[in-house]
Amino acid sequence: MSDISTASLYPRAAVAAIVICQNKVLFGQRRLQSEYFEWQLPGGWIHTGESPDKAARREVEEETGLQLGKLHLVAVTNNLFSAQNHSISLCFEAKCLDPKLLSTMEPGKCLGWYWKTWEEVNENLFLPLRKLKETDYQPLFKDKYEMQSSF
Ligand code: 8DG
Ligand code: MG
Repeated sequence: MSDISTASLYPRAAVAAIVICQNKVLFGQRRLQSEYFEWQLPGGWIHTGESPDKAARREVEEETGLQLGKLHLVAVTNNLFSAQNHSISLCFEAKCLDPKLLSTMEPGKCLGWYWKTWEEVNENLFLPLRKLKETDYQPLFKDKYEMQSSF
């Protein structure tokens, strides 16, 4: 069975990373057509054979150049992009180890990465980020993490 028909039959597993630095979160401008964008978290598909935490570290490094500290699984979102395009995202919160490494690694896909408060980014959200915002999740850098979901 081809990838495309498999993807339409079953949801795909994805990761999103809530990257924290000094009480701010890293948001990217996901490129749409021409100068339009939606706000996104770094993330993407889990590769076959890869663990979710490794996928989150890989996606963050590939897209932003950043390395992460300990990962905390904080939320799961159910993302129905269309009848044929469905993903489940595991959302990990982690601190950024060295913000000086930040770089827009894939300018064709993301116009830029910006440190913002969680509340600041509320409009023009990529669906998985909108679903996460619908939960009670707050990146409050707590010692205890309470799992959130948006199904
Ligand atoms: P590919 O599409 O080129 O194979 O993967 P990628 O390089 O990681 O592309 P991407 O567009 O960054 O991510 C691929 C998909 O991952 C995206 O179309 C939908 C899915 N995805 C989620 N949740 C999230 C999320 O929170 N952030 C990002 N960037 N992608 C997510 O399901
Ligand atoms: Mg990606």
